[in-house]
Amino acid sequence: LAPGTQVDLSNCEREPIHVPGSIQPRGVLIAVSEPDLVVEQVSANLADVVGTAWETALGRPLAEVIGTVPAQAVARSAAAFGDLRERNPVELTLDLDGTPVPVDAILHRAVHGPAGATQHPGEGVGQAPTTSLVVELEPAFGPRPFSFPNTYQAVRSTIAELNRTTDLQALYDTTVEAVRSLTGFDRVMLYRYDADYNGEVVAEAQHGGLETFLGLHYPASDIPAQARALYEKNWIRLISEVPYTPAPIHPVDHPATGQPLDLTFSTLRSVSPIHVEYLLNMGVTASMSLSLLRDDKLWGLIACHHYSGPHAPPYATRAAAEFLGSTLSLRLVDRAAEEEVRRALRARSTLAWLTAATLDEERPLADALLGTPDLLDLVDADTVVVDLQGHTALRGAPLAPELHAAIAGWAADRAAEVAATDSLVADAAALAIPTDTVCGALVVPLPDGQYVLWARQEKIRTVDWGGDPTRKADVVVEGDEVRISPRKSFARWEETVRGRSEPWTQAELAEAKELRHNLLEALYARSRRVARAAE
Ligand code: BLA
Repeated sequence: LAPGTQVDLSNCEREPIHVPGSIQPRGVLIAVSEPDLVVEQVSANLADVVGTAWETALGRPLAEVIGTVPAQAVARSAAAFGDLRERNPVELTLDLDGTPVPVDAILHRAVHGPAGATQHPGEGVGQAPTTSLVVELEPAFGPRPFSFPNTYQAVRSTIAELNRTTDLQALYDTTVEAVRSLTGFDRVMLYRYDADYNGEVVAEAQHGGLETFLGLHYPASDIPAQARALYEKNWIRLISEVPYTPAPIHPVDHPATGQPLDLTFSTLRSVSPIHVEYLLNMGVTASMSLSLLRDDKLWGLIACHHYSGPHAPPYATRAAAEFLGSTLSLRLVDRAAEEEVRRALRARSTLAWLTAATLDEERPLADALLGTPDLLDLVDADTVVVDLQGHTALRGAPLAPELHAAIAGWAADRAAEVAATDSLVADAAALAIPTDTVCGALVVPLPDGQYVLWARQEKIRTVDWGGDPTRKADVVVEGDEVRISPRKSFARWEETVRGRSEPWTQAELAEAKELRHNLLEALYARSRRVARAAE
């Protein structure tokens, strides 16, 4: 960075992690044109797996670099109809001076174009000149765990268990246990995001000798926005050895496009050096994570750590783990939908009872709303106050009249339909309401200063963070260089959150709006009746 550049966490989001120009050296990368399979770009460590120096590979047919039979297998897979990923890994045997060497070839198409243009690489053989076939070769150590068609077998009993389970925590626990026994990582965590992309470890499986991370929170900046966007497209990444020396891709820019190769879907993509530093600070020697998605949006991650050196589960094992992750994602969506439907039905029925009660025009509205059921059955709170037709009435914990009048006045000034806050001290500071009386309010303002008001008391929460959340990162100066660096300590750090109530949910706000609508009608009907009576 140039001297004088402002360095802060926003720098993290600007790192173009999909085009690092290098790979992790556990395998080699060869980008070829189609259909002739001529080598366009290659990683500098080519000789480690293939025996040929990278310089001699450029511009030559793939068959001359990896052998005729392996190149034919690649060509067959690439020409086959359908999604290339479904054919991965292509199991090859290279001939290195007479020694047979088993490797997994992992194929995908990289789309060339403006930064960020990569969709999922084109299926079939469209032969658009805007793509390259990317062949990544990973040595297959030891016997292969299972072939891809057997992936389902490997995870079948876990899937059955996930389908039987409805309890959320049990879904999480089953998944992390299964991913750990499949992949052999020292620790496997389920990391769940909140609305602001801060995250919490909600399940953990480990070998028993590690301090637990269960319940720890981490700030959103630990996984910046462009990384989250990438993880919504590519659902798995493995960093098999930390630290490592990246193998550069030659030439760094693709000859036809002058752009670096888009590694969004690469399995060997070299990861951000800042993240490598983060892992080192955590004592992690290998890391893998799987995306959990809801409606195509990142909902969380399964994060795996190893602490005792490199760890590289074979591709087929990773694919099986990814399959488990996507099954969990689907189950979670189902379950969340079921819960939402149950809750919505309950609220519908309460609202119907309350509305029916308001139809009896002899009965004061306040009385109708605070009978059985009452407004606390519609929206859960400590207190509800109504001020309607000149009557004020309250259910639940007492609240001084001047307080509810002040809060209702604040709400009337700022919102047409409903006003809500979980922190009156923060959002209505001028009212100077002590936090030990009331902290949260949901108000439905009505004509002529009438209102319905739900109030919630303070809910003091403690949040355990993995490291001090007020020092998410450090700015380090190295000679002329200024850069951002992850925090050094991840030790448990307890934050106490005061001055807030339980927050109001979107569904509660929607129900309050609907109640308002019904009350306006009831008030109108009654005013007409009064008018008729006066005629
Ligand atoms: C990536 N950060 C990541 C990833 C995880 C985390 C899981 C995905 C890569 C992987 O699988 O290892 C964070 N890992 C965690 C968390 C836990 C964990 C929260 O195990 C909790 C238990 N990170 C910073 C700062 C920056 C940053 C200050 O702390 C930026 C300056 C960047 N993190 C960063 C980047 C990536 C990342 C750029 C993307 C790495 C890549 O895919 O290239």
